Amino acid sequence: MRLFAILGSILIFTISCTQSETKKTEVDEYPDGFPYGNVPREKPNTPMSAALERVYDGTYAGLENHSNQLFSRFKYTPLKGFDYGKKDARISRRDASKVIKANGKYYVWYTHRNTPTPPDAEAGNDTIPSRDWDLAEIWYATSEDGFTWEEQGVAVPRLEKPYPGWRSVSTADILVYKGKYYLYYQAYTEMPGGAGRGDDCPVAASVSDSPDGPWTPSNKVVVENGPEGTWDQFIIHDPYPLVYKDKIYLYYKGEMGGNPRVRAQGLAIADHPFGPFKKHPLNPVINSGHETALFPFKEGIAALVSRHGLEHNTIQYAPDGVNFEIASITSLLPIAPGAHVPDAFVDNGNGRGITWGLCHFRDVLKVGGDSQSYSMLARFDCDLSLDLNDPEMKESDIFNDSSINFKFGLTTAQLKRIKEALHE
Ligand code: AAL
Repeated sequence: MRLFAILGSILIFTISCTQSETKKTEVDEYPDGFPYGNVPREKPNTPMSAALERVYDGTYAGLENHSNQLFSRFKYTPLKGFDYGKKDARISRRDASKVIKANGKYYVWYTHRNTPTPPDAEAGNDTIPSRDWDLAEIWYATSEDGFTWEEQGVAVPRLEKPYPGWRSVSTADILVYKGKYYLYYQAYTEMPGGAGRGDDCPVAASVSDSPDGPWTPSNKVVVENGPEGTWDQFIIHDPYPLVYKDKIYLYYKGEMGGNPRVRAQGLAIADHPFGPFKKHPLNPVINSGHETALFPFKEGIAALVSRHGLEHNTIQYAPDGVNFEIASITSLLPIAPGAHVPDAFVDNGNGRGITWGLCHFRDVLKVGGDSQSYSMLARFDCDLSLDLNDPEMKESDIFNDSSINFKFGLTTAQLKRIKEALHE
């Protein structure tokens, strides 16, 4: 009898708490309207629009940019030590790797093209590059401060036929694993864009005991193109290895075809640097972007998603390294960022984020009636770090000089369309 009485009183107490909880949630905390001043940190009980719901229930990593550890603007600085003085489209440097620190200095690897002519999509042949990254090699440079670099020359040359990479090797990234250094790169066995195909290639790799080489090639494809009819059947670009959950997580860009092309990011996982790499069953894991740029952040992985796609110009986060959500929306993201990721290979579940790296800009030289394109490396800085608090980097309102905006003017056809519409 006594037991029933005790159980009955517990039941009554529980019901009354629930009712008081319900009662609490029924009261509108802001009957006069959403409050002035600091945005409430906890989701208040008050009627909300979809936009306000997203502030609390969305995937943003903060309630506003200054408190969002995964929001940053980006600032750019020209580099010293490359021969940029002599603007020459026959020489190009682009697609920087992650920056690592070794032997007391910074190292970066990048695509280096030095060809007798600038790229020409129509005239490409054994000596004329069809693209800025065609007939290229992987070079490297070192720096004491990340601003002034010393170009060291070739790390991975084009391979001998028939090995993958004999046409061109480009867009390298670095993995430091169990005391060895691994470079992954796009390994072309045909001219990019040749024979009516696209920028098709797989990924190969080379290994060294030192960041200064010599590098021994795998002489085989390490990350295969997907099976016929699958999203990454033609293109495996921008290989980007991290060490995560005791494995090698290699993110890469694929293209789902379509017109315009839909670019997306995939993930391939391996226990050993030369594979076998197993593609993640949920690929593609990011639905937008162009070059891959990711970094360990807290227990997960964050990504800079630039240039293309529905979710371009976002910084995304996946607590499991696979299921990415938008953490913030930003602008003027670095092109082909190779961030300095101090803990890229540490795999301690406590990723600290990034504050700088290298990227590239594509410049076009007007030579006679020609437009000749080449790329140059630059430095970017940001605050996507748990160990930095730089409010200036949390500003989203970037004022451009009017000349920059006027540079992106209407085309002749657009102006014609607008003027014709006046007389409709
Ligand atoms: C880059 C990267 C890959 C592409 C080309 C060179 O930005 O996406 O490397 O193949 O463009």
